[in-house]
Amino acid sequence: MEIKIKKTYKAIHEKLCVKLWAELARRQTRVWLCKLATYLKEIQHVDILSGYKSASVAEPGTRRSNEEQLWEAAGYLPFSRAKIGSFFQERPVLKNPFLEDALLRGYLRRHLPQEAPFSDLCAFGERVANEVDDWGRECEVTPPRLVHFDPWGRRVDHIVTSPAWKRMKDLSAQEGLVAIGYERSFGEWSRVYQMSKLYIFSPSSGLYTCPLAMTDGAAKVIQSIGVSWPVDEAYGRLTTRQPERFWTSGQWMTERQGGSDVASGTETVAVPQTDGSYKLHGFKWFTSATDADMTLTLARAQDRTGATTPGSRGLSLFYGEVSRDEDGRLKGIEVQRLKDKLGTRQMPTAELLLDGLPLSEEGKGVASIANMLTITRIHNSTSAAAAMRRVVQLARDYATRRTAFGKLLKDHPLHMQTLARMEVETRGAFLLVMDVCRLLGREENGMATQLDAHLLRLLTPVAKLYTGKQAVAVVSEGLESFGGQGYIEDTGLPGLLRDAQVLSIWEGTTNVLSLDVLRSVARSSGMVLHAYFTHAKVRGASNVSSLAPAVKAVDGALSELEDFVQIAATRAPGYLELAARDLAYSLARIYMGALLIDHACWKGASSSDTYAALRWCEHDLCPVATKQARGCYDLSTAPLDAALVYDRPVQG
Ligand code: UCC
Repeated sequence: MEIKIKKTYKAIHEKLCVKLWAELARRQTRVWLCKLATYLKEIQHVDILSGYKSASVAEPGTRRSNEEQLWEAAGYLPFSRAKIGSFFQERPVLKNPFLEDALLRGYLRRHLPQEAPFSDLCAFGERVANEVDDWGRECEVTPPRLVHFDPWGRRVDHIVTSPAWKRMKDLSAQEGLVAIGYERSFGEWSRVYQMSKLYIFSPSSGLYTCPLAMTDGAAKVIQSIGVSWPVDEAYGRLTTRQPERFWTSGQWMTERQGGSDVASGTETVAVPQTDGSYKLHGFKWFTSATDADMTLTLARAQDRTGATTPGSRGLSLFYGEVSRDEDGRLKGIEVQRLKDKLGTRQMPTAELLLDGLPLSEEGKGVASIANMLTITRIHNSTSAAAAMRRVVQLARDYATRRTAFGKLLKDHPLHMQTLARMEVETRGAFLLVMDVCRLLGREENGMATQLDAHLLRLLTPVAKLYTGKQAVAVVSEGLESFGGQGYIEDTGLPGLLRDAQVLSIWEGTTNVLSLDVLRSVARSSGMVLHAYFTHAKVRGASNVSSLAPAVKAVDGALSELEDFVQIAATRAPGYLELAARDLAYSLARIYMGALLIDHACWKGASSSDTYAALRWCEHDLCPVATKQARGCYDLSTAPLDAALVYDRPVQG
């Protein structure tokens, strides 16, 4: 009897030891493995591990310690063979970005009348994850280069792009990434559908979304001016689904004096020719997607005496085709150099000199190209929301793979809180961007009311400026969630941050767009704000008790904003200028709050939709009122700000 108990006890003990050994080895807890090995040696149980993994034979001339022999007996001697150990951190996996995005799918299910786009978006998401994302990386690691001269010394200015960049062009045509917006198969929802596709594509696109934004913008300008000679052929090519016909367009506005103050910064002159065309003489300083097939650009037309009109009134819009002669030389364009940029390295940005044909009425250049600005700013906002979504998707996947302090990251509440905050920002951005797309779709399909049109004008710069800033913050936070790996180039993660940084610069900086918000208020005699207050009111949620704190916050912020507007209207213009950025932020945050609440009230909404709305509304939704109460916009603050910046006494 006693012998039997002893045998059973020994068997259990051995089994436990083997299990413990295996577990410690899996976790690489070297100290405890050593302790266990010593213990087993002491009780002369080393043999129990021999069946677990056979010991390898020592190579001639090598001497190993007893401890090493024990480790090796179990097959777990780290660094014994490859010198790099057996542990590798798992990489985050990009899964189908459409299927992974509950909010996108919910939003489309809620609004889109037909099911058709779902299968297209799902198939495209699959393609993005399994094929296109690698092309995007290829674009990043094989940036464009400029070949100035052919081997015989002739100037050719050839921009050599990667094969992946060219594949992106074909893909864009096939998938209808511009065409969908013009086919309008989904009526007022066509833009939502198109931008959903771009939203899935953008972070994997190797920045091909930039030429697509300008291509879309150019098509829009042509459509608004009239699809006729000389741009009818171009319009067909910009909006085709046939890769062999598809053209991309540039939008080359920025000159050496800068890209914000276009009215006084444009030096390019347009010299009339006898055939009705113009030769453009100027120096475009930032020409994104310089490998485009055509461009829209601004210049000052010379009159018969050779004089030009200064300021905005002197600017006209010109159309130029980018073509080459039989020897491959660029016609009428010289590429000075490619820019050496912080990010967006996948895309050629150049300095160049060019020729063109007039498109707009003389002096109507800025107003004509404004249509393009609307479209490119919406694309910019879409890319910003997409960058946030992508980093959240990767970070949450990684949290299911990476262990720290004994458990997966996903089981650390503080880590989850951080990701949840990123998710809330992403949701707010997504809903704002989609609402702007919805308004654009309504306008283009003749369904927009006057209020819709005003709201679109106001929200376009608001969405662009706010999401651009959010993207940098969220993507930066996202990189941190990968620890040191987020800082390692060939993980592909740092590129996300570099590319996000341009989103607040392109298409107007945060301050320039904040001033554009003021301009839209002034030009519409306040109608854009009337439209805003009408639309931003939270309606359906008053009887949803779980959302009550959020509804209260939005209602409160809206009345604070109304008070601010009334007070600001009585102040000198400088007051509003100082408040411009905070005003734009307030417009964004309140509207996003209203959209989140609205979405959470939808019958298909989830508890996460409610939670996101509640969390969003904990923001200071109306910072312009908060700061106004603190006297931040009093004109006396301007010299104090300057004195602080330059750290000098206030000038009397
Ligand atoms: O960013 C650049 C690189 C391209 C990369 C593209 C990537 C796209 C995203 C990709 C996603 C991955 S190049 C461009 C950077 N620069 C800008 O974006 C320009 C920033 N500056 C402005 O926005 C300014 O506010 C200007 C140039 C638009 C304003 O100039 P002015 O001369 O002061 O303008 P005015 O006098 O106020 O307005 C002239 C006309 C008026 O119309 P009319 O004459 O009919 O009364 C305005 O109502 O233009 C009209 N207008 C607008 N209309 C001005 N702004 C707008 C607007 N935003 N919407 C509608």
